[in-house]
Amino acid sequence: MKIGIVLYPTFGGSGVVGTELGKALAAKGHQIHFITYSQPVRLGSFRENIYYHEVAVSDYPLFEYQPYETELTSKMVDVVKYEKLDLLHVHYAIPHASAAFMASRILKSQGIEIPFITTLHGTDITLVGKDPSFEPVITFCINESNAVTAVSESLKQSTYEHFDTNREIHVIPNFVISETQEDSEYKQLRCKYAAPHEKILCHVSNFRKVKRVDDVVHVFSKVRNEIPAKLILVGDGPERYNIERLCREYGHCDDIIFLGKVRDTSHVLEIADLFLLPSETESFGLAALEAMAVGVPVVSSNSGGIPEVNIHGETGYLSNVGDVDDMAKNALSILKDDQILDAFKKRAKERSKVFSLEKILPMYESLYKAVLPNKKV
Ligand code: GMT
Repeated sequence: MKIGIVLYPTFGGSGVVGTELGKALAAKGHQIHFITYSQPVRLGSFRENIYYHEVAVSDYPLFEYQPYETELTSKMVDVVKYEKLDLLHVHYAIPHASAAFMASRILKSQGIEIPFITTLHGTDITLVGKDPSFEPVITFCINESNAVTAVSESLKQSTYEHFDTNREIHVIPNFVISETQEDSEYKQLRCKYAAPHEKILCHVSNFRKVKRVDDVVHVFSKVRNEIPAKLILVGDGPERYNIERLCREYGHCDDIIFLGKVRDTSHVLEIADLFLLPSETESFGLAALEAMAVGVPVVSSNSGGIPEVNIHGETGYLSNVGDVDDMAKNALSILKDDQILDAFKKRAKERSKVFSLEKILPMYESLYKAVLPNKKV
C-alpha cells in the first residue's frame, strides 16, 4: 500500500509513534510518505520505502499567523495525486484531521477517492481539542474520518465524553520497539552519573505544565533524604526554568542532572532504576512504556491511560495526581531493597511486551484493510 502519514515531527509521543509506525510499515514493504514541516526526529537515515515531503511554511508579511493548515492541505493533495497514495493516516487531530478532510474533498472534486484515518493521541482531546475554539472542528473531523483510533481505552472514553460523537473508535495502544542488549555500551555510562551505591531516578518529558515536573523534583527530594540517589531529567520545554530554580531552592543541584533533549531516550533509560511520571493527565504515557521496555519500573500518577500501562504493585505504583508523599513512599519501597527492585524491573520489562511492535502493527494493518477492502495489504 502507499500510505501518507501526517504528524508532528518533534519529540512528542504522537510524532514518535507515527514515525516508528511508518518505519515499521516500510520495513514490511509498504510505501510510506511522511508529510510534515520538518524531518521527524525519529526518522533516522536513508531507508527503503520511505519518502519525506516537507510542507513549506509561507512567511508573507500580511500573515501574522502562518496558514500552515492550508499549506499542509495543498501538500497532501499534491502527494496523494502524484504519488498515487491509497490512504492518509493522520496523527493528532489538530489540525491534521481537518486538513485531511479538506484534502479529501478537494481530491474528490477531481475524481480521486482518498480515505483518511485519524489517530487521537491525547491533548488533541483532553486539553486543547475540547476547548470551544477547536471543539466543533474536531467533532466534525472525528465524525468524517473513515476510521478513528485512540491510543487507550481512557482516551476513547474521554472522546465520547467531550465530543458529540457515537462513531466507532478503535483502541490501538502505543507500542515500543525493544532492542536493548544486556551488554549495551550505554550501561557503562552509569558510573559517569552516579556512584555504584546511588540509585538513579529518571524523568523524560516536554516540560509542559501538564507533566508536573515540579512533582518529580519534590518526590526526588523526599527519596534523596532517605537514600543516596541521583535524578536525570531528559527533555526541555516551558517549565524548565522553574524546575531549575526549584532544584536550586532544594540545594540539590549536584544530584539533579538536566540532559536537555535527547533523540534516543532508551539509552538514558538503560542506566535508570526508576522512572517518574506524575502527569496531571496522560492519555497513555509512552515515556513510561519506553522505560518499562528497558526494565525500569514506574512510579506515576493514576491519571488517564497510565493505569492501562503501569500496573500498580507489579510494574511500579500509581498515586493520585499531586500526592508526592505517596509517590515518594512508593519509590522508596522499590528502591530500598535490591531484590524488590530486581523483581519490579523484570515485571516491567515483561509487561512492556504486551505493547510490542509485533502485537500492535497488525492492528493498524487490519484497520487499513477494513478502510480499503479492495486493496491487498
Ligand atoms: O505528552 C505530550 O504533551 C505530547 C503528546 C503528543 O501528542 O505527542 O503526547 C500524547 O501522545 C502520546 C503518544 O500517543 C501519549 O503517550 C501521551 O500520553 C499523550 N500526552 C498526553 O495525553 C498529555
